[in-house]
Amino acid sequence: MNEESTVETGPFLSGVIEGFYGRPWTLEQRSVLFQRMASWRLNTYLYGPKDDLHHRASWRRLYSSEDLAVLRESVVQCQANGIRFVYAIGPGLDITYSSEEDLEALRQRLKQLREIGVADFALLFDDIPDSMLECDRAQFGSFAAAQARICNTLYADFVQEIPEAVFLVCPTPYCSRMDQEGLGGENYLDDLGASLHPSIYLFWTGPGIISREISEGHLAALKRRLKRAPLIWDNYHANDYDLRRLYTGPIDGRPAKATEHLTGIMINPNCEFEANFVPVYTLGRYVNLGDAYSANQAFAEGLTLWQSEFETVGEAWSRDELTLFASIYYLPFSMGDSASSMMEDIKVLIQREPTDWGDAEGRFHFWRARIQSISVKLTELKHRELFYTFNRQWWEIREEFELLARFIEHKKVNGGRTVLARSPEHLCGTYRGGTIHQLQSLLSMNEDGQFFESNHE
Ligand code: GDL
Repeated sequence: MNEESTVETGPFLSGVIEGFYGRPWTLEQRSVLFQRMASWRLNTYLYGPKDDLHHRASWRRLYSSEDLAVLRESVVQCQANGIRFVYAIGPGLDITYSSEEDLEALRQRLKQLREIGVADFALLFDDIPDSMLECDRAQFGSFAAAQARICNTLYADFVQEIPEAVFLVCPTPYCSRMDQEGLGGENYLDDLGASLHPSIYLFWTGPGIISREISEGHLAALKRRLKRAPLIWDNYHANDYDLRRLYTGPIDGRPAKATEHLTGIMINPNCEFEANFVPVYTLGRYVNLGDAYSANQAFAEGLTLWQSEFETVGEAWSRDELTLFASIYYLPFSMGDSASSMMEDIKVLIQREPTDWGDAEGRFHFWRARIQSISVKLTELKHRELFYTFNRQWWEIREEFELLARFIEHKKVNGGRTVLARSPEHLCGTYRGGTIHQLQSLLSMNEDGQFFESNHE
């Protein structure tokens, strides 16, 4: 195979992956998603919820006709909106790559999906054991060769003959960190790239599973190894790994000219469907605006559109309230501007003596009032699912604010000496209590990501 790119160009894929751990979205939610995607010019949806038993744990079991009928609804809705429906299966937990029965089980499953109108497929080999069975090693020699054989066979059987149909694969190491750790075995990516049919798309999440930045240089080096430009599986807004986080910020830190460096980009966003409005909207702007994309501007536009979902039974949300709300959740490595300003003020009050507070105290009271008014308006949302999505995490924000308010007042009254304050609403056991909190408090992390023992009395 020629050392230079042998990629056969297929369509540029953009859209949403339902690929997180946890409860899959409902049919109604998907239907809303497809309409939004169509109006924001995104073209592909991938069905691959990790905890749909049929996707991974019971990948060999065929769908019942009832289950298939349910899935068909999403397929039909996708088609009605002009969106490509990609069906993904993840057999990697326990597949025997050399077993004809296992290959046949995959064929039977894909056949079922074909019968309900699916033309596009994905095989996902992420988050699986990478030790090989002896029989597989004897037949294929490497993990990459074993997976390539299954993928190429299914691609030939189900996709190759259909014009415009696509076949996507997620490799076992799907980010640089995993590659550097040698996941999948020596030369895995180079071997997979060389042996997969050149029209097969390969997923990649960037330098890490959650990548703050995916640079052009990173992609160019990868393209040489994969023998094709990657399809980004973007976990920037995924939150299944931390129940306290929700991400409402814009897509950011991806190469300006997506189509030059990628075969596509798809986001695997928050488990909570309603939190994904701005992430999906901004993805649409990113892929359609090219160079002209601005994360800040797209965030602001996204909020303008999202605001119509924030109707309440009482007073309306102001734009500033919505901006602060979304800035608090924002992105994994950064807060939005409003939340950053708020944090700066709070830090001044906690870390400095009252004589050194300047205007920060006045601003803290302003922020507190805003947090309180958002709390009321959140409760009053007519869109209850939107309320339930944020309610628990917002509760924590509110609690922390009230505790800080008490602490700051106490510090002021006590002249700023190191203070021990009490709060009647924040009590041992019910506040920051429980096994998870205790486990989390044993180790602290420094800014370099190194852990050390927390100081306990
Ligand atoms: C992953 C999983 C994904 C999960 C995400 C965030 C890939 C390819 N796989 O590693 O299912 O939602 O992390 O936790 O990203």
